[in-house]
Amino acid sequence: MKSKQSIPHNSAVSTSSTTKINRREFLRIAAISTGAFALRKAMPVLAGGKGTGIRYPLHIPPGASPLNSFPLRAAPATADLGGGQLSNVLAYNGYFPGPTFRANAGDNVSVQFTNGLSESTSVHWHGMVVPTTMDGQPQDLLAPGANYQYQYPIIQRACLNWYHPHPHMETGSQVVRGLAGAFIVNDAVEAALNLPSGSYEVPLIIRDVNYDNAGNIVYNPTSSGYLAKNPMVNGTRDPYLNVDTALYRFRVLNGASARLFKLALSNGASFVLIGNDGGLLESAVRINQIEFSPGERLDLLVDFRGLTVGTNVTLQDVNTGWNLVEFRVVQLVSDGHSIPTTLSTIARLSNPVTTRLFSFDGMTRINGLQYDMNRIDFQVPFGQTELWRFTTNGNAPHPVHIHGASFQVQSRRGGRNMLYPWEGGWKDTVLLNDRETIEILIRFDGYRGRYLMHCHKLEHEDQGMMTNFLVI
Ligand SMILES: [Cu+2]
Repeated sequence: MKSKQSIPHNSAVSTSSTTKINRREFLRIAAISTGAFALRKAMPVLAGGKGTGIRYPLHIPPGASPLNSFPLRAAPATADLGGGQLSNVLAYNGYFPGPTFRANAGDNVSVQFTNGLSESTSVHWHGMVVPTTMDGQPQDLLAPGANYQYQYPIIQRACLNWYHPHPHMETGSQVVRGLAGAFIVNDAVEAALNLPSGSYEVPLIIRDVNYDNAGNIVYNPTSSGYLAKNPMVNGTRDPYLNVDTALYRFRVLNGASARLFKLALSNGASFVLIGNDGGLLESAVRINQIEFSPGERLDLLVDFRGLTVGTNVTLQDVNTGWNLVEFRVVQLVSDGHSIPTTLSTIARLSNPVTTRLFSFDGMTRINGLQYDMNRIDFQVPFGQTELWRFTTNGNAPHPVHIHGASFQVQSRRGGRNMLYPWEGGWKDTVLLNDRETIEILIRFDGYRGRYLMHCHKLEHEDQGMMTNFLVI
């Protein structure tokens, strides 16, 4: 909950995201100030931005195997976002979000991509360690009508990754209009845990969205970012999901352009956090609230066993009061899953050879420089552990994302001044907030070549808060 000092005088929008306040909270506090104290205890119950109370079935993107030249096409499409009204979107294979890819560690990904858009695009495999030419970088765009075969072996552990375009200055526009999909990697370590699967393993791509009067998605960012008025999960406005009295595994992606979400369950139950960007943590952690930034992922178990049929539990965003998904307990089943405590082994990076400093400046620069795709800003020896230190002089949040390797977060000083359980293990995106200094350890032992580091607030990225480096 934001403090009262941060409330602007005349509107729900102020000059920076750290002092932004949503309309409902503004109205709530305005009501308190006029003496309507009864409202103070009211919990947010509106379905979403419009508050109609009507909910629609959560869309589950179809699964697909990204092997054997799987055909993937980005093109304009129409999508039913809920209630039967069609909206103009950009979609992969007509789906918004795109198909959920699933493959095993060791598989050879082979995707035959076609650009059916009227603008250039690429496919970036966020979180996958792939050769430069397969990374979908801004230098490697495909013109309208062009094809490209993305091919690479999966050389990493089980995790939830995702795919989206990466054209310089157009990433926000293409992602917000619909181009994003989940990519789940499985392996034997994960399989041995016997985690919930099938209809009990559900991807949740959480984001925000603005609509025009016709109900079409509008990308209308400000320089500080696209902070939209309505929540959306898996391309569904105000969704519900019918659930059994069972243990569920939710594979959660913050697919927003700029918004942080702070997740909680309406019944006060805890999540069991088992993984993040780079796969399983070492041990499960019970936790009631989790705040994560664009590009970050969470692997969460939620236990609906013991609840009565007819109960509703909502996944909420504490920051806005939005009810993101309503889980409706509709069927009594017997579920004998146990919740694992020990999950995986993570080898710790240590003894960094080199320390590098990166300042995320304003909304457009890293170490004072705006992105230039023809400039290489530094070189990193292959296979060498390094300490990278991130600072910022403001305009956060800056979710710092690195291509080409996962990393381990070591410390956060200033600002929130701590690390959170979801920042353990392997990460590829870490939230740098105002006044914070974050240190990570990283080692590039996948491929040599050109990779990127950038802010994953897509408007900062598009304005040039991005840097090229070379693994040599
Ligand atoms: Cu940023």
